[in-house]
Amino acid sequence: MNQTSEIEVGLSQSQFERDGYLVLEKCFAPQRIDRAASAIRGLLDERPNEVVVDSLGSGRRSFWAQADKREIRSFRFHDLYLMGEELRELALDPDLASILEGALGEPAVLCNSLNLRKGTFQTSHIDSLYMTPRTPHALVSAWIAFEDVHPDAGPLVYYPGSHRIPLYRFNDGTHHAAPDEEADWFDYIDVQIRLRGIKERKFLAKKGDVIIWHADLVHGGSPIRDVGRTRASMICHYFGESDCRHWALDIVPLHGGYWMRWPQQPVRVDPSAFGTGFPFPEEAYLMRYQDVREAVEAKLFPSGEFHYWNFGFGEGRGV
Ligand SMILES: O=C(O)CCC(=O)C(=O)O
Ligand SMILES: [Fe+2]
Repeated sequence: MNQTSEIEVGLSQSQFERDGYLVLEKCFAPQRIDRAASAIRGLLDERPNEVVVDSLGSGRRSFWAQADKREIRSFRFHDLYLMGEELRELALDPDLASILEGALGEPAVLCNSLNLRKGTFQTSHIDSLYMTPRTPHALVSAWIAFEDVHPDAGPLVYYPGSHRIPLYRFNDGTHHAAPDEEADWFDYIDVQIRLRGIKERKFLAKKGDVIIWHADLVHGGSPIRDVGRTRASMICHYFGESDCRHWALDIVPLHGGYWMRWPQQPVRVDPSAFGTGFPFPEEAYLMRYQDVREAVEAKLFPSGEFHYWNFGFGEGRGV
């Protein structure tokens, strides 16, 4: 990316406020995307016991090493940014970080990433339903095209201006989706979009293009007309710095933004799966659960592994 001037950042800021999204054409050179894709292949080969994936078909979460039908199914790869510097560098590229800062009004904290090989067919939603910022609107997302998107590959769809629709309040008084009230949210947003005459738009990206969207912009994955087609992408979500400071999160500075250091999503591995080739991740388990660490240090349990076998898994914990 070229050096972004203050004028460009200012202009993109007002476009973002008006439309709720911003397309950054040729944000990354194809070679840069290739380097990131090769870093991902390296992680999958070298650390399959640590890479967390969701199968898009079954919804099942597992480590990459244990994923079923890896050749034919589609997966969502979680938070590879935690393992790969190349991916952090991409997500917080200096120019991108300054545009994200303009959109948020404060430095951006990369807190989650997803890598996809194919379309998601995901129903339209707003990200703040699931990743609800403490300060309303203090969340922004960047979708990075890892290849040209074919119209039959289930392109990303979005609804310009939909971020201005007042946020729906769930029964608990928050804007965070309650699972049994999600259908009410869909009804609400459907009516609001129709009332405002908002038309969906598809993002037919070229490799290296980026779209950033507002916490409350309605978007999703359109139907995949040709299941053989890939639609490789990386999606990054960023909270504003002040919410992260409030929550006392561990954030690491990088190029004017930050990335959040955390032990990634827990996976509920059946204890019997551990053995040679898949050792129990003792240190990671103790890092994740401070109460278990304290109990092991107090010699109440011989190890974290013992705890997981006898209690942790049954209590709903993961590794
Ligand atoms: O890439 C897609 O189809 C949608 C992804 C998405 O909505 C998200 O990660 O927030
Ligand atoms: Fe989303």
